[in-house]
Amino acid sequence: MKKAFALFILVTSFSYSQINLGSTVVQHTVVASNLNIPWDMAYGADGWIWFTELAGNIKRMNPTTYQIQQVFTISDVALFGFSVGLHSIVLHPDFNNTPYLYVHYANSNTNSKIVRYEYDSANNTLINPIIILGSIPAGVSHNGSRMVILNDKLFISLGDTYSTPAVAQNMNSINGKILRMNLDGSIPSDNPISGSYIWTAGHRNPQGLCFGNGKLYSSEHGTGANDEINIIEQNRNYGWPTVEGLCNTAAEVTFCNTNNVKEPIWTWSPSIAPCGVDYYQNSAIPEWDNSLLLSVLKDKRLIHLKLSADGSQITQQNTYLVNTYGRLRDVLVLPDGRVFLCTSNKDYAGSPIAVDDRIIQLRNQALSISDFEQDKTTIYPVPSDNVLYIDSKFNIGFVSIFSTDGKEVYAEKYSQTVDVSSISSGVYYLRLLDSNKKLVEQKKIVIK
Ligand SMILES: [Ca+2]
Ligand SMILES: [Ca+2]
Ligand SMILES: [Ca+2]
Repeated sequence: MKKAFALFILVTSFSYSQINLGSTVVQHTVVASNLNIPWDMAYGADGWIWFTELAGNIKRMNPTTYQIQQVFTISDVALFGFSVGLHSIVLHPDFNNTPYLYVHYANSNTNSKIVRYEYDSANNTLINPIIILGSIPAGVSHNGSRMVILNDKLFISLGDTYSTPAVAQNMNSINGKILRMNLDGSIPSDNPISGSYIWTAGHRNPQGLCFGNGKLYSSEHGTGANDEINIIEQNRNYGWPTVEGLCNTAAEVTFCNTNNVKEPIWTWSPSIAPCGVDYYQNSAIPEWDNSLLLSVLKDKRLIHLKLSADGSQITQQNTYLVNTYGRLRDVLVLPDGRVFLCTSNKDYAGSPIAVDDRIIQLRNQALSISDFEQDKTTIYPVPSDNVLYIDSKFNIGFVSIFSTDGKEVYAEKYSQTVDVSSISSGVYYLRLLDSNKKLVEQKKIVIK
C-alpha cells in the first residue's frame, strides 16, 4: 500500500535555509526547540549529542532522529547573576567502556564545582556523583566555562568572577585561569607549577575551548573591546587585567616583556561576545576544512575563522547567520562533518521567540551522511482530499495544521487518520508534536 503511494508523494521537509560558500551549499535547519538556555554541547562515543541547560538539566539528542532524552537533573545547581548555573559538559573519550561525564556548575552564589557522574544506560540516568574539584570561587558573571579532555587530562577554562579581575594574575587563585587535571581530579605531576592546577593565567572570561591541529584554542570575552582568540600554551600569561588584546601600549609592552605574555591570534573591537568554539576538519564542507567555528552571543552570528596550514594564524574571517537565530552559545562539530549550534535567547540578555531556545543543524546539502537524511514521517495521499494519513517513526502526541500565514486550522490529539474535509484547499504546514507539545517534525502538505 505504502509503496503504491510513494509515487505520488510531494511532501517536502520544511523550514531550512541555505548558506552559499562558493561551491558548497550549507543547509541550516532547526532540529530542536523549546529548550531552556542550552549551555554546552558535547558529542559522545555513544553517538549522541549531550547538552546541558543552565538550570540543571542534562539531556541528549539523537543526531539521526533528533529525538531528545531528558537524562538527569542536578538538584543543587545555583541559578543567579548573569546566567550562572550549570555550564560545561564533557564525556570520557572511551564513554562506551568508561561511562563518565564531567559537568561544571555553580552550587551556591560563591562557589562552583566539577562533578563526575556515571551514566547508567539501563535506566538512562546518571549515578554515583564524585566531586572532582569542589571549591572553585564563583561570581555573578565570568565563571567560564568549557572543558576538553585530551590525553587523559581534563582542561577547564575559568573566568575572573567579574568583580575581582586581579585574581587572573594571582597564582594562588584558580580563577581567571585554564586548569589541567587528571581525570580523578588530582594534579598532574607534569603541570608547569608543582602542586598547582594552573596551566595558563591572565584570562578574563574564556567561554570557548577546543582542540585541533595539535593545539588548544580558546575564545575570550574582552571588555567593550579586545575580544580574543588565543592559542593556549602551558605556563603562558594571557595578560588580563593589565593587557587587553595585543601588547600595544607602553604599559602593556613592559608587562608583556616581563611576564611571558602570549598575544591573541585574533581580536575584535568593539566586542562581539565570542563564545563556544570548535575545530572543523572534514571534507564534508571543504571551505571550512582546517578552521575554527565560533558561536557569538551579543552580535548574534556564526563566525568562520580559516586557519593557516600549521594552525598558528587566522587567515580569513567569514560571518554567517547574522541575527538569524539570536544569541549563539555553543557550536559542535560532529565526526561526519555536520555542525550544530545552540541558542541562548532565554538568558539574561536575550530576546526569546516562542520556540526558543533552539538547536540548529548545518550540513552540506549535497551530501547524504549516514542515515539522518531518511524520512521519518510519511504523509499520504498528496494532495490530501478528505482524509490524510500519517505514518511516523516518532512518538507523536498531538497534530496541528497551520496555514502558510500562520493560522492554526487544526489541532487534535494524534491519530494516524486526520479528517481534513473541513479545511479549504491550499498549502499548509502539518506539525507533529510529542506528548509535551514539543515540535518533532513539520511537513508541508497540500489539501485539495
Ligand atoms: Ca561544547
Ligand atoms: Ca589576553
Ligand atoms: Ca592592548
